[in-house]
Amino acid sequence: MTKEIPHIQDQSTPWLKLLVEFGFQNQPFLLGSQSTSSWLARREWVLPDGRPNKEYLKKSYGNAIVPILVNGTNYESTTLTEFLENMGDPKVYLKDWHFQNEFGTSMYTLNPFFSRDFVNCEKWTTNKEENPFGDDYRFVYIGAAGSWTKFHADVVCSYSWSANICGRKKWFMMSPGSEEVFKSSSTDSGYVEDIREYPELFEQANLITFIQEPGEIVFVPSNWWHQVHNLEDTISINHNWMNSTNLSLVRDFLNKREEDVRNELSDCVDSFTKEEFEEKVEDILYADARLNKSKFLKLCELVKESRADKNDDYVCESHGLELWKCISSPDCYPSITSICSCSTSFCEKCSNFIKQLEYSIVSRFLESQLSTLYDCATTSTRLPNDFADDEKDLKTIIRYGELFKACHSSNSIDYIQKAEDVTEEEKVELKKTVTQKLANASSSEDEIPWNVNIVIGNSHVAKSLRPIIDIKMPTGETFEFDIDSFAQFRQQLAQTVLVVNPQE
Ligand SMILES: O=C(O)CCC(=O)C(=O)O
Ligand SMILES: [Fe+2]
Ligand SMILES: [Zn+2]
Ligand SMILES: [Zn+2]
Repeated sequence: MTKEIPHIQDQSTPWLKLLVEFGFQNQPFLLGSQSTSSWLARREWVLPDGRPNKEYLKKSYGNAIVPILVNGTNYESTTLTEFLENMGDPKVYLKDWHFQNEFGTSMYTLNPFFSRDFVNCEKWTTNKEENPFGDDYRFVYIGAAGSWTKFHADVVCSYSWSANICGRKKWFMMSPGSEEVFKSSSTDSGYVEDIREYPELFEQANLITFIQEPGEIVFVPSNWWHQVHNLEDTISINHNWMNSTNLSLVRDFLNKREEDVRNELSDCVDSFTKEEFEEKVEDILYADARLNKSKFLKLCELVKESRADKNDDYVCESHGLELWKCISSPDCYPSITSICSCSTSFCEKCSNFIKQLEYSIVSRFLESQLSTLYDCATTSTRLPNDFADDEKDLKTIIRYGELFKACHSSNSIDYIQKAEDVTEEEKVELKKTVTQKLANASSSEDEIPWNVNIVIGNSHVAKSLRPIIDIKMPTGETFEFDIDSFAQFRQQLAQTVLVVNPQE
């Protein structure tokens, strides 16, 4: 027995109810066809008998270059006219066509739940330079009866929604973790491509199956694996998206992928400087996951900036302004759904609430990033490379700390020789300092208390970072400097070393 998906037939269902019941809880639903009945696409792209209106499509968009997936493996390109005239082979599937980039979004409108979308519904969406994703994630799919999409989870842990303009789709779907039942060592994804070959595993995977009828919209939550079959000639519109409610899942996903990338690169870590290595990790993460840590933070900054105008704050009775806590607190759900009952548009109340929620959530990510910087600095471990160039002095200081620690643990100054991003002059200076300190340390076996503390002034404004350097010396003295005066810092460091370790 397979399970069913919740059907939302009532078009007056408040969008805040969808947010709380499905967004907050990462659960799928199917929205009734009334939700798309006013879409131009449903009228213009479809013949009265429900088949695709190929003549209209050719006339309106025929010369567009479209991507087609052949045999489920190779992407090729062709014109829409060419594709439609040969349509019929289930092995040729028009997928991931960035229709909206070329022709806009006038053929459909979005339920407020789907329009809280940091990827596709923001002012940076169409600005390739500014957009942390580099592109939008809005697509049109056209597939003949029998075409299908292999078992997969969507890119970067995003949500997707998929609306049938015409035709019907059969869906197989399962909650996160259940895909493990379908692991396979013989595919690139690490999972089987066609779960229909393993019906004996359906029950164990708690499989959900359902038919999506013309006009219906499926909400696919983050990390829910799925497989999709076109039962008739089908056209669908689909977005991959993120918002405040799945951002923490995206962040967890990036952390995990980052770990994988680091492990994969661990063999060649010595061929790079620390900073080069960090850059490599970010580049590979971006190529592989289509997002990386610095782009994720950039997204948070963009959202924060654009939500900063909210006027009346929503204040939760239990959590005050820490709205992110409401997401995992079912006790807060009734007070959220009682804000308003808007279903197809925003009133001032729900619009203020959602902006406030988004602001709270992205601010938390930005703050947790600052605490990462703090940890890195105080422990002299990895420095994230997502700080602007004007923080270069800070990087240099931490690099000095790291070098010193590395030299200390190996009891040798080799690391300074290897450090490519330290100038010759600095190397000489550093070597002198470190040699002295090492000589002292090896005789006493005492740990050298090199300790760089970065005190972050106002954690709300990353740009206003004014770190203070705090150096505790073995004598118990503490030296404190403003990071701006780095030259002064080095001079004082040298003096301090001389005080501790006088030369004859
Ligand atoms: O319709 C399809 O073939 C695939 C749709 C899909 O995977 C999605 O919407 O996430
Ligand atoms: Fe998908
Ligand atoms: Zn709350
Ligand atoms: Zn409202």
